Amino acid sequence: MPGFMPGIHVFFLGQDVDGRDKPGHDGARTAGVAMTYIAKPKFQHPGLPKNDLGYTHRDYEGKVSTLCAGCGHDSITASIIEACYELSIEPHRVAKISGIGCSSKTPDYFLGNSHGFNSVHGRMPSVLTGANLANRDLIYLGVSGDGDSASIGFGQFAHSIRRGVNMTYIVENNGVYGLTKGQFSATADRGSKSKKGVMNNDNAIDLVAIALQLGASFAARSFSGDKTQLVPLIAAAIQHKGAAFIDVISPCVAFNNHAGSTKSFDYVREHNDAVNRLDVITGRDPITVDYAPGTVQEVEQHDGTKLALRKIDADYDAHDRVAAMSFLQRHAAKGQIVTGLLYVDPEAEDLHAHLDTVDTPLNQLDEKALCPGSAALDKFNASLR
Ligand SMILES: Cc1ncc(C[n+]2csc(CCOP(=O)(O)OP(=O)(O)O)c2C)c(N)n1
Ligand code: SF4
Ligand SMILES: [Mg+2]
Repeated sequence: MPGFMPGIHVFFLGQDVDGRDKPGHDGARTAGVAMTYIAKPKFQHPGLPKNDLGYTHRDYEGKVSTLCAGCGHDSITASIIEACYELSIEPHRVAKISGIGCSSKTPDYFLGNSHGFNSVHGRMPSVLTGANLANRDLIYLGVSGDGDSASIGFGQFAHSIRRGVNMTYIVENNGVYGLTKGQFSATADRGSKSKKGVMNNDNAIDLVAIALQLGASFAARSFSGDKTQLVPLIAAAIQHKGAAFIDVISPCVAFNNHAGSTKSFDYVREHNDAVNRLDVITGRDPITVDYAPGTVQEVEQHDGTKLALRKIDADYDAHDRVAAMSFLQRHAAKGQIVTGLLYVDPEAEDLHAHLDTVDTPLNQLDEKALCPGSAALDKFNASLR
């Protein structure tokens, strides 16, 4: 749509530029009211800090967000940008895939130079699985919402986790369908209240508990308002080879940030029980942080990356899947939100290992490799007899 001024574009509330619904904040309800968004200037200050690749933070950003001011999802976007900057990831090696929802719009706001696929509501996991099978060389970042993953896409979520797809799967969990104006989602706690005072009587789905039960080899929970905790969790998940799942409580300021909600900023701050803190140490850097003896546990991953896990709860063991599940449930019963790296299996195998696929990405196999001739076919058939 043509802009009124260079760099300033105009679109109409009620519909996004792609024709989809706008976020459900009150101001966005009136269709036909013009508003503007500002394209980011391309200029970068020459003094901006650079990472090992010579990229600045700006190189990991995307378009200007059109979400409500104060939305938790925007803080998660900032954490993803920070994690990718710190890991010196080449943006063209990332594929970011999402479903539908305010949360699923966010890949537009980070990694503007990466591959992206905004799929259908709840279908991010199968699109990501297919892309991963076709090209194992990319870094897969799945971004979804609690409605996207715990309702319509619950089965999709389950199968991508149980198959061990090598991905970082982030759910931006606000307990409501933000985009469609604040209905309870399946992660809303029983007994919590909607903005209009209606009580939720259904039991909540705890996506971390389900991911653990389904065999996720990396499972974490965090809070959009705790960047110090979230950035290293995202960085570690990206480097983990297997299904890495992070549930990020991300308050919806338009529909779920009131008294009576268990996903509001105030509630999460008051009930956040962090079991550990993580530092990601790339192969090059030695551990230089001065920890008290016994409080740090070193976890070495496949690629040589080390995770330094600082224990806050001395009894918590992030290598014990069954204990993690029971710990989560005991604390949830007391209304506490357990955050941190809840489980990691550094020896995890991914779907490609399960299927014994070749190292070369399938989309790069040439005709000779795909059609090796009748002699090879005869040999293969003979092996099955
Ligand atoms: C097949 C289908 N059903 C329903 C919808 C309507 N719809 C759009 S987004 C959404 C829920 C979004 O909730 P969530 O995934 O939690 O994202 P949020 O907006 O809260 O970040 C629904 C029901 C749709 N787009 N497609
Ligand atoms: S999730 Fe809520 S606060 Fe965030 S953009 Fe959507 S409606 Fe607005
Ligand atoms: Mg939601």
